[in-house]
Amino acid sequence: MNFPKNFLFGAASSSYQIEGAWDEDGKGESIWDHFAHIPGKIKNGENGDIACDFYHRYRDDIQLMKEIGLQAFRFSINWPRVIPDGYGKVNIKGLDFYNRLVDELLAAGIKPCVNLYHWELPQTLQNLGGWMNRDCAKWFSEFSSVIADKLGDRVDDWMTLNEPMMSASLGYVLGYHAPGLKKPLQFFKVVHHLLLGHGLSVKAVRAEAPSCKIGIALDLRPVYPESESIKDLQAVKNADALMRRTFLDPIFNGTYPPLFNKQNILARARIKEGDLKIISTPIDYVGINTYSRDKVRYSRWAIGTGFTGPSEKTVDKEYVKDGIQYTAMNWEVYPQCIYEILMMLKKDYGNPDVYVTENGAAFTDTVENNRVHDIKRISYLKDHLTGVKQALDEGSNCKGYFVWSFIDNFEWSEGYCKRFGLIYVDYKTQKRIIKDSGLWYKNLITSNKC
Ligand code: GCO
Repeated sequence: MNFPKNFLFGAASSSYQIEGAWDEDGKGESIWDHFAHIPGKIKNGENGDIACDFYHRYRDDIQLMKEIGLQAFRFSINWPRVIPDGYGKVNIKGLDFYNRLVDELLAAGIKPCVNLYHWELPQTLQNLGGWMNRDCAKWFSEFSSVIADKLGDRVDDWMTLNEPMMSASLGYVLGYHAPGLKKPLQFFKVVHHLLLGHGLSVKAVRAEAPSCKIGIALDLRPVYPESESIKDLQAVKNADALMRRTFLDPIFNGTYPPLFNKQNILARARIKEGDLKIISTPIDYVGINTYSRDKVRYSRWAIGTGFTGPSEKTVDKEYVKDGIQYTAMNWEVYPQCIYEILMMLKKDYGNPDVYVTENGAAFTDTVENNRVHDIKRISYLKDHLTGVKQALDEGSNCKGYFVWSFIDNFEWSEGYCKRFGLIYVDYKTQKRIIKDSGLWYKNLITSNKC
């Protein structure tokens, strides 16, 4: 089962989850530095102060990426590492790190794919309201200009935001993620300002790198009802609107889903004339971060939808229930999830170019004789790539696939106990071990089939 000749196989990461050096070389504090230092927020009191020490070890890690044959590496820019106060003065040492990183990747024959925002908002901007403050969109576009001006001559592939839904829901409603707020009435304003920032960033990057390809990475999952009851079926429609069309509709069509107009939620978002035109600035591709599916049932709360799918209810390790495998994140293994999202994009949004910007699984990894035999992860990746190939056979414009993640890393509120990497990290020694899944991925890339 061959993939198209120029199909891109890569792996992904994000700055806070791998870099460490949280306060080094002039870097400013991010909301994640701030949040993870608050006792009780992160499992086992862990944080990203050191993480995988990628800031110092990036050259060796790039050699490991080369060893497993990665064709592309998706990484994010730590905003306060480059602009410590969020706007204004640039920290040359911080900018230079990303400059060296890009050059090192290119020298290794690996395409650098820059993600401008993977939740690393400068704390100084959070102190001014963060994404509840409309000015954040402007500050983000100014940050985007600085990065594109420096890297745009060598970086062709860009994305603006990672998972604005997660930023807004986990960060401003549920409080599991930085900045740890519980302000549900602010949700839509935060979503709108993030999307406005996306649109302004697309313009800013294109101004510095006119021939680049730029998109956005959205967390999109199929949504299923807990039961066939009328109320649960309506809950699916609401979840679909909330989780997917709240982002896809404004970006592709310049409108928000009708559901929110009805419930005058939009009124609270303070949408201004021209905003949706900016948000729907044409993009070159959409990134999908797809791991599983959601299951929902009717709820009298929120917009009438209660999520019972990939839950925030954490588990210690993977398990099987009713014959279904669940990962260590308590996510159902549902290999058709990518296929179904690719087909939805083909049917509902004009079959745009798509990259699977994240897909992978956390399973318990053990080291035996300096090897990690992660056969569950290999099965997971193989089965999900089979779904990608099926979608390609049915006309999807999927152009590439990025494993989450190239290396074990800081899994947000879960800390380091959840491992997604193709490469194992012993956090006590920072020793790396290429897992069997990394060797499997190398063979897949070499043979271009699975
Ligand atoms: C996300 C982020 C990643 C996660 C990964 C595993 O989707 O939350 O993009 O940073 O680490 O998805 O949960």
